[in-house]
Amino acid sequence: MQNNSQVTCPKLAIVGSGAIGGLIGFKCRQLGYDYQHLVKSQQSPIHLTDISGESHSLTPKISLISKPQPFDLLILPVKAYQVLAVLKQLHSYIHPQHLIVLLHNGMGTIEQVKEMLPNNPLIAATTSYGAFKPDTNTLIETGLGQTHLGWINDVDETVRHAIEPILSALLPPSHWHQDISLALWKKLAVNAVINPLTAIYNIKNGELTNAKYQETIHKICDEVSSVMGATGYSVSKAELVTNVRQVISATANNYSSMHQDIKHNRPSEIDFINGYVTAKATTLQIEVPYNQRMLEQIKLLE
Ligand code: KPL
Repeated sequence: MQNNSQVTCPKLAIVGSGAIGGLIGFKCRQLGYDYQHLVKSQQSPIHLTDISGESHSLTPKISLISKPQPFDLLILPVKAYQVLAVLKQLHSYIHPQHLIVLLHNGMGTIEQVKEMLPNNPLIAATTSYGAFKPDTNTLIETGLGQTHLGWINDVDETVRHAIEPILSALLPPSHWHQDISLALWKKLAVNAVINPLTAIYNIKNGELTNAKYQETIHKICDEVSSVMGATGYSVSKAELVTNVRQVISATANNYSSMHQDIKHNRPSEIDFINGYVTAKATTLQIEVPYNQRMLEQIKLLE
């Protein structure tokens, strides 16, 4: 961010045009923001159905990721395992004043990005926004889930005041956290339960209310709560289970992202979800057999 005009009216670059990236682009267009999607190849128009059921035909503004137009704020709504590769590809176009927004399930990328881009202002975010892309040209807004955001490093007040309303308008309803790690851990617990179980048993999220899954849900939450406690985030197993149950009922009709990844033979985010819990637990010498089992079973399916 070099001067005030860039702060008040930043140029946004959104990596890819997946479900969440596509929705962010749509919101940018509605709000009149200057944006581009960074994509690998040319794209045809998208048919979008918004939350009220209204249809829109969109021709997203795109640039090839190999040749992006100038930007101030780079949003990465990509899988956790794609973050580093994308940043490497864009490295020569990223300057220290550029803002980077990480937006994905799981944990572990913040450390990697800070190492690669130590001077860039960084925001970590996680969303339960409901979006579904059944094919490359169709995008459906299925729910307005909460988005949690927080700054990873200290930035100037003027930058914060300019950027926070923009991101809040793109991903409503949103909540800004003083310490985003707690929100990321809570979402990690949700994903550590719902994602592997729905993928392993080939079920919708809502089927996890069945009695036969309850013991595993409790054990996974208990292990995550222990690891969180040892890293300074004290949240009870009961609170994590309540939270998981709320998300199961709010997304009962959805297939989780890991269910979809396994079904379509794509890599999953397991290394950044149960794999992250397991790796942290090893360092802290805590036993997490249920998370370990989820990790192993998904690895077998991948
Ligand atoms: O984040 C999700 C995902 O599928 O990755 C949940 C919240 C579990 C919704 O399906």
